[in-house]
Order: sequence, then C-alpha cells, then structure tokens
Amino acid sequence: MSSGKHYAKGSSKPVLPDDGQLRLFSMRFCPYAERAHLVLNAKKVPHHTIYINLTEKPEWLVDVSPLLKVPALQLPAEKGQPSLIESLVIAEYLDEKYPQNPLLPKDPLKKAQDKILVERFSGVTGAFMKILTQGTGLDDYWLALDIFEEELAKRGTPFFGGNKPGYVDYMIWPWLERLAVIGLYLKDEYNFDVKRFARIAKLIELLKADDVVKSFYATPEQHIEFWQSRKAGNANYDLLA
Ligand SMILES: N[C@@H](CCC(=O)N[C@@H](CS)C(=O)NCC(=O)O)C(=O)O
Repeated sequence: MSSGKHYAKGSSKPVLPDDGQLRLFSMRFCPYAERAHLVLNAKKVPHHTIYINLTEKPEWLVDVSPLLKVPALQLPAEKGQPSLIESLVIAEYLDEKYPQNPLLPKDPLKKAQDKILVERFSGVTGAFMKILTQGTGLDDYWLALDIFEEELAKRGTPFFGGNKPGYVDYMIWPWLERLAVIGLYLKDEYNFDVKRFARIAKLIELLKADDVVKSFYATPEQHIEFWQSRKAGNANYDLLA
C-alpha cells in the first residue's frame, strides 16, 4: 500500500493499519531501495511502502533508520517492532524468513560466492555515480562489468541464478536498469559494446521481461528526468506518483 508520494520534513508519520505487515521505507528512484522492493515482490510478501523525500527528510525517519537512509524495513510483527537497514542485509533476511522462491543458493560455498559477486558490483555502482556526477569513469564501468560477463560465461546459464533470476540478478538489476541512463547522459561518448557484453545484454533483455522486475520498473527517460531535477536542486521525487 502506498500513494507513491514521498513524505517530507514536517509531515506527520503515516498511520498504517495494525495488520502486522512489513513496512518498507523507500525512495522511488533509489537503486538500493529497489533491491528490497524486488525481493519482497519476488516472494509476494504483502507490505506497506512509505516513500521518503531524502532532501527534506521527515523528522520521524530516524525512528526506523538511524543513518537516515533508505531502504529501511520495519518488522511490526516482531517484539519491539525492530527495523533493518542496508539493502543486502534486508534482502538476505527476507530470503531466509520467506522461503518461497529462494534467491540465494542453499550450498554455503555457492551462497558465499554469490555474496562476493554482489560485493564486487560496487565497482559498477561506484563508476556509475562518477559518470553521473563528474561525467567520467566509463572505462572503469566497463572493466567492472567485465567480471560479470565472464562470470555468466562461466556459469553457462542465462541468469546468475541459473534458469531463473536469483539473488545476484536482483541485487545488480537496479543498475542494469539504469545502464541506458548513461547512454542518454553521455550521448555520443556512450560506447556499449554488445560483443564484449553479449551475455549481459541478453540478461538485461530477459530481466526486463521478468514480472518481478516489471513490478518496479522505471524507464531510462524517467530516471534521467529524476536525476536532472535532483542535480538542479529540486528533486522530483513524486515523478511517478
Ligand atoms: N549501503 C546502503 C546504501 C543506501 C543509500 O545510500 N541510500 C540512499 C538513497 S539511494 C540514501 O538513503 N541517501 C540519503 C542520505 O545519504 O542522506 C544500502 O545498501 O542500503
């Protein structure tokens, strides 16, 4: 449940039904929060979404997110109604708590390897931020993405999770969704090499058709519009509301 509108400073805390459902504190264009949306949707876990204006944060955000970041996931059915933060912690918690449609492998080694792979994705996320904020870093982006192309070749499956999307696929998807944003942003300088990234290109196509991904998708044009509004100092959080 959510109107899609972002709560800002001065707003009173939303009054939600006392139904024990999980509460996800999010921001519509945050790739880290998107991870949590994807896992909740992959497992069809009923939940409430509370969108947060991150420029003018509501005073009550600190009650659920001590570092004032999203995502934060509040667990109203647990004693003391604790909250979790950090997208990867949230994803792993949800995967363990809701065993339907498991995302991480059960085998401890394979599970550790998937988690390492997602850690290594920080090369891509770091380069992405640098490109959008400083206009440089495209070569570093491709070098970081090489690791993922090679790993898909090694696994020999369409998804990192095998024949269906798994933990790695959903954890990296928010940035794959935003790959075309780099194209819109850098225009002629953008040199995505379909041969070098044949498997990643195919993975993007497959994931775009995945119902879970479709449940929380924004177009490159929408992403760039949000990004430009943010850069101009008046972030349009409610662009899709
Ligand atoms: N490591 C965190 C990163 C979360 C994060 O940086 N979220 C951003 C929005 S995309 C945020 O809340 N920024 C607000 C701030 O830093 O004040 C995670 O994986 O959840």
